[in-house]
Formats: sequence, structure tokens, C-alpha cells
Amino acid sequence: MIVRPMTRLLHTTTFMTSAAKTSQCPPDQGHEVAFAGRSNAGKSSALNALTQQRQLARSSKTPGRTQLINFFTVSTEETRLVDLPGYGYAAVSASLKANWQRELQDYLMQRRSLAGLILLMDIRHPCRDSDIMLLDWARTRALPMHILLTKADKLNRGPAISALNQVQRQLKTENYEASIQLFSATQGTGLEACENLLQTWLGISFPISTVTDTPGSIPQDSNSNEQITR
Ligand SMILES: Nc1nc2c(ncn2[C@@H]2O[C@H](COP(=O)(O)OP(=O)(O)OP(=O)(O)O)[C@@H](O)[C@H]2O)c(=O)[nH]1
Ligand SMILES: [Mg+2]
Repeated sequence: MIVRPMTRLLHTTTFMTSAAKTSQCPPDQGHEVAFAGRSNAGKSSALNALTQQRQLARSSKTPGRTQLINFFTVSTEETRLVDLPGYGYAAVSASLKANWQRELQDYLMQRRSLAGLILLMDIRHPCRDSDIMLLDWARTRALPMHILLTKADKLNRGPAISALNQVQRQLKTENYEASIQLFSATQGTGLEACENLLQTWLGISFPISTVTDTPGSIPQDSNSNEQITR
């Protein structure tokens, strides 16, 4: 028998249910963390990387793929991760866009069990109007916010750090309280830092010795030195 660190709890995540509108969401109890961002920002890929499951959330080259609110349980139904529909997809009709925006706003403003928002932005195209709109909603209800600058592998280290600093400065100037980090689902950049935050928000940071597992079931983190900045 070996001790299993709590970061591995995320790897037990399973699909729970989908909702086409907020009224179909599961009971508003416990804690959940939502992943939001423009279409194609990498939400589903991030969820798969964080949970170490290739097909948990469906990722796609076709923007606008995730059109439902998808709920996943971590360990129990009281702790959930949520993959929100991507916004800003140009090829969607205006009325559908308006409808998604209303649903997204309803969810973010009213969901009591929502413990925090992970906002994902492609590192090459951060802080679009729709991203700022989301930050505004979250700020209105003082929801904890964390930003993943995704697809960091698309830039060299220097430009990636510059982009991080620039977004951080913009957030500070505009008075948004959000932590931020680099992230790459394909290279594993920033996984551990984000996992730790998710555990804290979900309230699943049990003492390390309470979880055990059999040998051979522990994937190794490829980047243990990534940090969150504020
Ligand atoms: N290079 C690189 N590509 C990525 C990364 N994350 C996602 N992608 C690619 O970006 C595209 C969109 O990824 P998804 O995870 O489906 O994005 P999404 O935000 O869930 O998109 P919607 O469901 O349409 O809102 C896919 O082709 C992914 O393979 C990453 O870290 N690096
Ligand atoms: Mg998706």
C-alpha cells in the first residue's frame, strides 16, 4: 500500500450530466468550479489534462463544439467541475449567441455552489471583450477568479512570460482580482498549480495520509515548478 497525494483525486473525475440551460443543472449544493472561455480557448482540453483523461470532455478543432453545460463529479456529487459552452464563436446566429450569453450569465451570477471561475484565454488572443464581460460578472458577485493563459506551447518562454505580465498589468489597472498562470494542455505546463487551486476551491484538501492506492496508478507531473501569480 502506498500513500496517494490528493492531487490524484482529480483523476477520479467522471461525467455526471449535461444541461442545455441553467434550469436543468444538477442540485445547487456542494462546491463546483467552472471552466469558461471563448470558443476554442482550450477548456475541454484543459479539463482532460487536469483529470488525466483523454476523452472526459470532448475537445475539437471545430469551434463551438461544447454547446451544453457539462458537469463532472470529483470523488462525490458534492464536488464538481463544469465545462461551460464557449462564447464568441462567429459562425453562430445572433439569436443563439444571445441565448447562450443569457444562460452563461444566469449560471455565473446565480449558481450558489459555484466556488470559483477558471477563465481560459488563448495566450495569443487574451482579454477580448467577451472575456472582460465574464470577469465583470464574476467580480459583481465577488467570485474567486483564476486565469489560464492556454496554448502556452505556441510561444517561446520569453514571449509567453511577456504575455503573462501584460495581462497581469491590464487586470491590475482595471481592478480585477484574479490570479493567473501559463498553461499548456499538450505539454502539461501549469497542471500542478491549477490542480492545487481546484482542490482548494472544491474543499477536497484532506490530509495526505487519508488516501491510499495501489502501486502503479500514479501518473507523474511533468511540471511541478509552475507557479500562480497575482
Ligand atoms: N497547441 C495546443 N493546442 C491546444 C491546447 N489546448 C487545446 N488545443 C487545441 O485547441 C483546439 C480547441 O480545444 P478545445 O479544448 O476543444 O477548446 P474548447 O475551449 O473546449 O472549445 P469549445 O468547446 O468550442 O468552446 C483543439 O484543436 C485542441 O487540440 C494546448 O495546450 N496546446
Ligand atoms: Mg469544449
